[in-house]
Amino acid sequence: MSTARATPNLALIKYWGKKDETLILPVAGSLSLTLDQYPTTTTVTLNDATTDAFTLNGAPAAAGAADRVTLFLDHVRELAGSSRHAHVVSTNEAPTAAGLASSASGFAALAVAAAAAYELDLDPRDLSRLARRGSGSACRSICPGVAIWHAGNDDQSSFAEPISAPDLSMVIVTIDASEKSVSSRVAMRETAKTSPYYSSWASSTENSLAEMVRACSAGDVERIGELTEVNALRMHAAILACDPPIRFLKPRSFAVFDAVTQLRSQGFTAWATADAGPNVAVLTVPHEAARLAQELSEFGPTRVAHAGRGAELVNEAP
Ligand code: 2P0
Repeated sequence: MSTARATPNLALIKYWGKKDETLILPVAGSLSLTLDQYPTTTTVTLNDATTDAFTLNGAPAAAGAADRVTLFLDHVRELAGSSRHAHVVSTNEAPTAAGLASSASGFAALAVAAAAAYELDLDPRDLSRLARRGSGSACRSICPGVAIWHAGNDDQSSFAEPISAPDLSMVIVTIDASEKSVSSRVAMRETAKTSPYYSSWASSTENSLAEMVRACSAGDVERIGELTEVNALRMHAAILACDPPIRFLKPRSFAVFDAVTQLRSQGFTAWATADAGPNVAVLTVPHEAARLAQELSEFGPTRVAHAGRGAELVNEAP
């Protein structure tokens, strides 16, 4: 029995689109901050059952989620040369599928717990590659702090690793915690298929990523923030241009973007970003985060997150 803990990450440069759906190779690289909030804790126990079982937040998981876990475990079994099935028990503190990256923390925790349970000896890079096979963004949640996901060209070269960056924090403003109507996976596919802006999105993201890496290594928080906000809005612009259109942002999400612009003009260090859902995350520096959360509380419940530790094994029975 092996238990691992992982937390979500929020992308400053987004992953949106795959060039390989099976290996989960992204169309462009991305960069994120692993958070110290909303942990997922996952225990993997090998047994002699004839199928895998997946318990999520105390109840049997829905068929779609259970199938993804089985597919992932099939890959782990292939790597380990094992045919044993497993019971996976996972608890998730973030509202599942509400755009708070629960699949990232989920598959990062599962990768670490399953690798230990099946006795695979993997270094952080291999764990990141393994987590990627469950959910693309999960490869970044293996890493502490700020991580870059190199798009790569094959299973070997597509992985995330930590990079040096200034201390950053996020204020998450929950606009709506209910399950979103279109999953990231489906919306990504639709964007690639139907949005005329998809190829510009991919090329502009690679350029922004290169500039973001320079800004991180120079400790240029202002440029990091500007690039973050622009990249998020470009992603949503590409998604909005789908046919039929997909809209993740709500009027209240835009109201938070407006408020952040206003707060910046008052001297706050703050830039807004949003994933595939209506909730808004505001990038800031640690010592301003609590005050910023207070300023933004009129829009919905807020949560301050600082840099997290990355996925880790928390216990292993003898
Ligand atoms: C990101 N998102 O970079 C972007 C921004 C959502 C918006 O990565 O199909 O759940 O499992 O690889 O990882 C969400 O995508 O998609 C995501 P799959 P995933 O964080």
